[in-house]
Amino acid sequence: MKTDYIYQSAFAKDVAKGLTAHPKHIPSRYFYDEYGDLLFQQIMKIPEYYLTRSEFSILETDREKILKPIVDLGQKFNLIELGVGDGFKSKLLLSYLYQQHIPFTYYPNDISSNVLDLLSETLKKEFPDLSFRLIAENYFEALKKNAWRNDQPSLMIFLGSNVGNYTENETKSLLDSISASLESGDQLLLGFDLKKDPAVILRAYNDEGGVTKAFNLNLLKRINRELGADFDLDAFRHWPVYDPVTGTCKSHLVSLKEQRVFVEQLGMEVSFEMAEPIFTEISQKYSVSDVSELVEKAGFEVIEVFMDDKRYFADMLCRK
Ligand code: AVI
Repeated sequence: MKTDYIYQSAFAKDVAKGLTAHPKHIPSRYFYDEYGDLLFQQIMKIPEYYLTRSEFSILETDREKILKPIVDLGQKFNLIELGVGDGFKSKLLLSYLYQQHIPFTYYPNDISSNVLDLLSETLKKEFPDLSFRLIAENYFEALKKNAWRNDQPSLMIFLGSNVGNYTENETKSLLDSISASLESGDQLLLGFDLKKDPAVILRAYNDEGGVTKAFNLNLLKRINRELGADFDLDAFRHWPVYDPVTGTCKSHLVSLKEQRVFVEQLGMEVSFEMAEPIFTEISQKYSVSDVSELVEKAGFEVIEVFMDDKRYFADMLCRK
């Protein structure tokens, strides 16, 4: 076949690379188009997806203790948030600081400018005098540009187990980049999902209502729409697995038959064998000691670890 097509976008390049690899894979960051953002909002509310509720209860119960070390510095500070999403949980911290008239500037970051525009509207309504600056970049770019750099101390927050969506090496390099973007004495609040009953974890990624299935299949829908492919969504099974030894939960889309898919904009035909998987997401689960080791290697010391009543989720406060 003539290969005179042009790769128009990072998405097109990553899809071409992932669908020609063995095993096939598509990066999970492509879940989050407008429909994917909406589905993720729904996931955070479904009964099986305990992560958001668990972290909400930690922040609700312990926000004063979490913020004490930065507030005690007695200076105006930067509150930087990586991957803010709808800011539902972070608003617990914001409202505490706002109500106490503690001076700070908020720097919410997200890769989706759609999400940041919506957040900006709600921040203006809920906290009219809040000083904030939106950072629409992926984490690595945001950390490199370091737009919040000034002579004030910083508390960086990275909530929601977003850190779990990276492989071990990526996580190490992300924590190194976070550390490099901060000054000595700055703080980091890192939210991560804990290892627990495998059945509880698996249910969170395979809810009865099928919202997570739709979220996973949205990758194929997006390839169909944006790259002119002809994926038959009914010919793929949503298949999450959890390995209690490594704490790794992985999601896949498994082909239910031998089939060929044409991706027009890539000028590419992709063959699937019967039962061939596309690996779509990693959601790593940790023990507290796993994460202590990771942050210490990146140059942080652990100040305190906060957990919910069921000990499902943890927020670790660290100092560089
Ligand atoms: C965004 N991230 C932390 C979610 C997770 O739990 O890994 C994404 C998600 N995937 C399926 N359900 C939720």
